[in-house]
Amino acid sequence: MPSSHEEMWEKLNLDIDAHAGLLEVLGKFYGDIYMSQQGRLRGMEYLDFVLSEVHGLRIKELQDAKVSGRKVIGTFCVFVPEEIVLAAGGIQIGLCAGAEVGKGEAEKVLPRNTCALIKSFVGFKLARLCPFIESCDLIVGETTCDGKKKAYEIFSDYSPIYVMEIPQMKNFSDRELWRSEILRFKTQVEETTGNKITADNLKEAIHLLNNRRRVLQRLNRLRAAVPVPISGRDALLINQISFYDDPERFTAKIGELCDELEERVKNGTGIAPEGTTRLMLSGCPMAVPNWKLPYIIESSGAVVVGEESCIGTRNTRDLVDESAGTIEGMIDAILDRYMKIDCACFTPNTERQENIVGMARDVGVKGVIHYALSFCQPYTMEAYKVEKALAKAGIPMLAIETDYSMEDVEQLKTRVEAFVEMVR
Ligand code: BJ8
Repeated sequence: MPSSHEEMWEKLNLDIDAHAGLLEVLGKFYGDIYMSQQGRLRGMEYLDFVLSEVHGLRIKELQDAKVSGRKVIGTFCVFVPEEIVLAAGGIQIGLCAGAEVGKGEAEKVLPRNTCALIKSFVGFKLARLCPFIESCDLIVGETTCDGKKKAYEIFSDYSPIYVMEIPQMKNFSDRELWRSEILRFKTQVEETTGNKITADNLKEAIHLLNNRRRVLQRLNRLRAAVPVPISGRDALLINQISFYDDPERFTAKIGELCDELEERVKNGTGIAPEGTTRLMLSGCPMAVPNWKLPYIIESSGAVVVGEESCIGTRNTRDLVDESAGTIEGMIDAILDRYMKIDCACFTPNTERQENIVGMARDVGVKGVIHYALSFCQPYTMEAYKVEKALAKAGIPMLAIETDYSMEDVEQLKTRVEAFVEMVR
């Protein structure tokens, strides 16, 4: 990344040396995992460019937008309704992080047995490594798992944080709670941005974000073809970048990439030979640059054809109904859509088991790899029920628990290879 961005990073109070170290590691990792692939789509050049400038030009865009009066709102969960932020003229950015670099700092304030995702965003803040966090006018947390909830209390010592209460069940009273939380968030966003949410701007925001979901649904349909036309790694990267990029530009670019994919499917061109073992990932979100497991799987004779995850289908499967004409009707439609999210923080969560089995059948996989971050209770515990539901459907599952370190790569590779061999 050009050093001309250095001045901007200094203004954002980043630790310049540590940040340079992070970018170096990221570049090397990306080269090994992404640029080494053969037969990638031309459209992936856009994604390569966005990633190479994720702390550069994209941050510059955010700074310019801020100068023109727009506000940046950072989030850690797909439950935060982006429609509200966009309608008020704000820019929403995902702050979840997938790197270990700030772990040392994070462990000074968090117990060691905290999941890597939480340690990563806390570490990024404490070690002054993330220009996205430092660009935010409002940071939004949420009461999902206990780890996040309590980590936000500590995070708030370093940066103010607004916390949304997310229901844990899906009964009438939970819906009412969620409605009141969406309305409270709407008031907060109007205050932060200084803009009023109207029926017109909310309708537009709903449509724009539905379009982003539609293009990702199209990608998901196309990647399920035989032979598989795009690697799981590339598809994951597209989903990851959807949390950082401008939604309109991203939708247009991924639309072009899907046109190219469609051609490939028509011509029967695959990224891997036809008999390659097809697998699906399910579980915790994989934030940039957490590409470890997909890389291991795809270097073990298999290809990933779907991610049942928040950086995957959980974030794109459901649309907001666009038929309402009043603000109240649109809030209801947003409420309905977000209540369909089947995060493991809910109880009971049979919907997720049904969705996983349905997806595994739709995309035609030989097996599912359940991925949970170490110390993530919701997902590690839910693996038991997921495995049972899949077994009933005759689909084998491998449960993996890991973190962001590279120490277990060889051990994971052995387990994944054995699983691929078994399902083949
Ligand atoms: S809706 S999955 S984005 S909460 S891995 S921090 S659960 S201990 S990320 Fe998530 Fe929203 Fe749910 Fe999706 Fe806790 Fe587990 Fe860590 Fe996790």
